[in-house]
Amino acid sequence: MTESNSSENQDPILDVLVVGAGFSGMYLVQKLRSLGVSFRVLEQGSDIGGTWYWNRYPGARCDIPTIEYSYSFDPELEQSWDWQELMAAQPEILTYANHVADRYDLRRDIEFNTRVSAATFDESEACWRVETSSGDTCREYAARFFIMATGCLSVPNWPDIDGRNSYEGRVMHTGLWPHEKVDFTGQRVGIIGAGSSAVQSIPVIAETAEQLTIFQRTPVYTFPAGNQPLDDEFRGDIKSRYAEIRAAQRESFAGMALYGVMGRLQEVGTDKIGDCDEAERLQRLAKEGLTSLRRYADVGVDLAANEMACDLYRQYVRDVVDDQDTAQALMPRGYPIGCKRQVVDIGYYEAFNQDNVVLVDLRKEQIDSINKTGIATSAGQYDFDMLIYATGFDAMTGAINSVNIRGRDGEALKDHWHAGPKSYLGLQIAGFPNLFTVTGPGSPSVLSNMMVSIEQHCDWIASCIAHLNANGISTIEAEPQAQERWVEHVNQVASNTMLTTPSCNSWYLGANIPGKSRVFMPYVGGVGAYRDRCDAVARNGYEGFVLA
Ligand code: NA7
Repeated sequence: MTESNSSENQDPILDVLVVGAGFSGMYLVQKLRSLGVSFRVLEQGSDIGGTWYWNRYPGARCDIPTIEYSYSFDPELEQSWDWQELMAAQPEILTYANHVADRYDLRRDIEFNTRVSAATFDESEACWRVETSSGDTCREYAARFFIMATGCLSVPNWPDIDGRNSYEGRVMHTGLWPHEKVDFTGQRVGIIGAGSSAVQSIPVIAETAEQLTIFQRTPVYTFPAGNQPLDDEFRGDIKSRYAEIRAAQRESFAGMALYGVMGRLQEVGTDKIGDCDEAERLQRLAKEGLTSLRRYADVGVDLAANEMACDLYRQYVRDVVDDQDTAQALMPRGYPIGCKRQVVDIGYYEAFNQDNVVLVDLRKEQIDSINKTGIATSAGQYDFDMLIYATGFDAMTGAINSVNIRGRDGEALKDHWHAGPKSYLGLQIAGFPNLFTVTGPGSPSVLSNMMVSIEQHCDWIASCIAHLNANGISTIEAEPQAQERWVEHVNQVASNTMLTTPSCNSWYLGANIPGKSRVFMPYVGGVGAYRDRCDAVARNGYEGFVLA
């Protein structure tokens, strides 16, 4: 331990303070213990798990194979866990997180039910002064290094709809779901939103609700999840080659190695949709299903080809959904496939063939207000017993900006980011010494397998702290010019991709939050190339950072 006292009656200055006990904060406990530094992790929830602690809505599950979405830091941990499903559901992932927390006794370094409200860099002591509250108790911590491990999708978006607080039935948000089981039997349920959370939960809620009414503003492109139960033979095969899988993940573009596993997530092929005649396209759609659309080489790069795929997609919706007015309402139009994070589903369109499921097309009627009993639209009143907001998150910057962070000269991070987030490598921000962000804006983060990116960032940050300590360096800070160059590079790589097409209103661009600057936030350069870049920066004496 290397704690030092700032004054007689103040708490010691810790080496490191971490905010968040999701998969990033949990792994940081392991890393920081191995460095032998003093640290605490502060978590506003009552237990570990982050995303999987909060997002307990029915149907919540991983959208990539969970074997890949797991820690790689300990081969014995890999052997100790048996995934039951290819794309595990939230309860299994949370059980895995608990298994990890128990196995390494992580909780003893975490303070739960503790919210961080402000953090100010104290230039005279070169430390961060961090204000927290836990119930009625407020406490200040001081730490040399301050790490925001707060996740990319952790601040729920509550849309500002007139009368929102007047509703008298039960209100839930998918991103803040209650811990106890919610029974929908005999209930009339309303749900606002048609993104990933809605798409996952609608088929499950529809199984028991008396009536489920979906308020959809923008229809999604969603692809079959291809989830399957796993057997011992499959698990045995994976367990025998974890090292090879992890190495491939780290070098890959998206942090994933198992393309084609059990027939899902096939890599993009070489055939072009533009080279196929209509009969061929339809034949392939009939044979391979919707997944065929993602395999054409030109769909992801050429808007005209993409529009051909969109036409086929709409054809598919027309075929699956019985009621043709509902089918029309569910057809996405006016933006390309692949400009938003890919949604995957289990039985989404089929759910609309049930008598108890009603779709309200907000392109035809608008929500006027929420009132005591439900929602009033321009076409009429809809009443429910429960109202669910599946309205997403203030992504990537929401959690960081929810803390009043002030760096050198008292500059507020919110002001530094007023025109969109700026960061060097998504790890550090100029003017905010010794502050690190795990999977911050400007890093592959949400465009990658988050577990791979989380481990990479935590490893890099821990090595950086070890280097500074070993060399008696007290602060590290991104150079403004290096930051500018990186931001420019991030923008340049994202330009001319589907992700930044003007017609796309994704949360990657902050377009889901009224008033948020439209800036593409994650880094599209690929996990492998990005890792190489970060490693080279460290090897070259932390190029682009000022060490003092
Ligand atoms: P998303 O993908 O941001 O979806 C939110 C949905 O809520 C989307 O359909 C929005 O419509 C809708 N929304 C938001 N505000 C309103 C208002 N005011 N009225 C009507 N509809 C509204 O969030 P999710 O939680 O589904 O998924 C987030 C990520 O979590 C996902 O990508 C996975 O990685 C896991 P809009 O499209 O803005 O018209």
